[in-house]
Amino acid sequence: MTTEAPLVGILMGSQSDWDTMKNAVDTLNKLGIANEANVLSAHRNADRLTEYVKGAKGRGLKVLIAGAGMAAALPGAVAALTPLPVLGIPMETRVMGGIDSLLSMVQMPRGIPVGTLAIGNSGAVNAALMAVAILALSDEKIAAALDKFRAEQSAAVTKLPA
Ligand code: RP5
Repeated sequence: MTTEAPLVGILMGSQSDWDTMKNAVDTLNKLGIANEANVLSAHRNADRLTEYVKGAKGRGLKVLIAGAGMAAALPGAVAALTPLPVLGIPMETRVMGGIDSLLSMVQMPRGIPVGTLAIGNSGAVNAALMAVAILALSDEKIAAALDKFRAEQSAAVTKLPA
């Protein structure tokens, strides 16, 4: 993590989401994007969550990423409280494999959008890359870092199976 002011705020509904959400943090760090991560539940910490989200834009955060499982209300609750873009990551769950989280998160009623990514680790990585793409629209250095990441990823794909 850099010492610059964070541009991306990462939220998760529970400590149990961290193994997945860490993928978003790692991806942002790899691309040199200052970020901060917090555990804040829509259900268990409603007041603290409201305070955090309402202050996010004023503190210079540009994108919020929220991961949650089961009822997965967190990204929608966050999106209701801020004009910042909110990306949602449905957690894989024991009972329904994350389909519960996905359907809950993706079915936002019109007017308050959440950009919902794939269930689990892939969604966490892609949420970070989507956040970087949003930041890249107004920052040439970030755009160059994203171009480099994608070029390296392309070059790493082997032509023949080993
Ligand atoms: C959600 O409930 C969290 O995002 C987590 O994925 C799920 C279970 O939470 P714990 O009971 O593990 O704290 O709010």
